[in-house]
Amino acid sequence: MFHENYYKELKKYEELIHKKNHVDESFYNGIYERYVNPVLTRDHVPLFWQYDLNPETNPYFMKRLGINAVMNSGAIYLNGKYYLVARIEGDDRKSFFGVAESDNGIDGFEFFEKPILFEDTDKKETNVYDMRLTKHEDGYIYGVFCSERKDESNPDLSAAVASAGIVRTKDLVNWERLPNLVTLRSPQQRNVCLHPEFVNGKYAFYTRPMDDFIDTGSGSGIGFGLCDDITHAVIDEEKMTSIRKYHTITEVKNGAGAVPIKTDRGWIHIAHGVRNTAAGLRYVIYAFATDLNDPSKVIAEPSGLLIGPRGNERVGDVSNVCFTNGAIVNDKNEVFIYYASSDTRMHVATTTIDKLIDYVFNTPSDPLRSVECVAQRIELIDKNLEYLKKNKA
Ligand code: M1P
Repeated sequence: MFHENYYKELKKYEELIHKKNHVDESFYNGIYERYVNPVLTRDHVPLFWQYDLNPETNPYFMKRLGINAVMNSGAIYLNGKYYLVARIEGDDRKSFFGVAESDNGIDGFEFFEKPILFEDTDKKETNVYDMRLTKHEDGYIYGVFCSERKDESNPDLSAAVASAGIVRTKDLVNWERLPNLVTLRSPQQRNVCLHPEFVNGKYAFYTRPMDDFIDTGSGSGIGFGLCDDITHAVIDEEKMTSIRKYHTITEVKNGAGAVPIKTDRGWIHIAHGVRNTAAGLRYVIYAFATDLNDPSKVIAEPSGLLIGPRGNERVGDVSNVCFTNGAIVNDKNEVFIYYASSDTRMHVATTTIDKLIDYVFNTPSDPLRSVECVAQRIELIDKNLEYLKKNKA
């Protein structure tokens, strides 16, 4: 029985990791393609990470350490391969990181032999998740992630404190843990992302100042701060970049996503925005651009969402969520946006740098009021009717 079940499960796993992915032809928006299959799920996690494979100690071939979800992944393109550093959540609710590699970025992702084990520098740290991977001009690959602990000053058992943990590597195998980022003016941080270039000779971080673990409170959006020394990173002032706005997709909160993509028109950011609904929070992905010389200055902000949860993506552990913390630009200027749906599994959307630039700089921005939004749409309709009339004649 043990062997029968083992080989059955192994066959399912092998078939899954070799399954080809395809563009989902039922979806079109001209901006990016969606794919029919997720790129990573909990079923992509090797059996030997979950089962005791010895029939003597596990006669029923039971899962001993199950995996609940594989989601929010940092992404990087190295030596012609596509890597995701996935947030893997065990059945015990604790998250950790695992590196998965693919030859083409859309299928065939396979985890390295073992998950990443960082040096245990802080016994109070309880959970780690959502790593952004930055290939920095200083020569290192940095991983910036959320480091979470119990808020010991608050008797509520759920009260927690989030800050930004920092690691670095050159090969995705050996990781050096650095002290967490300190933001002098913000009590909590999540969704922190390191900019790939020095700004005024300093390391530059996108931050997300928060007064509380869940609520951003007075934090008005995505922040930007500089620090001298990444090995003891301290940020004093955080300038605001993309700010939250009433009755938009960012009303409740927003946060940096993928490391900004450098283009000749500006830095393109792919972030997340959160609004409230009667059914709970809804997370979507949006994009904006900042100035090449001042990456904190927003220069284009297309209206609305870029990627929202659709179909099966809408359901999961935390339903109605699309979340990104990684994108890849390959050597053909093709762009792979990796996003998780409903805190459960990972997907990819593909586009190109040219299309992203067109989208970010030519999509009208949100006029913020219904009457102006409908006027904006009527302007488009009128232009189209005129065009169609002329081209019919
Ligand atoms: O559950 C949705 C997301 O919630 C958090 O994002 P934010 O800090 O913007 O609320 C993150 O914990 C993220 O991991 C999660 O996907």
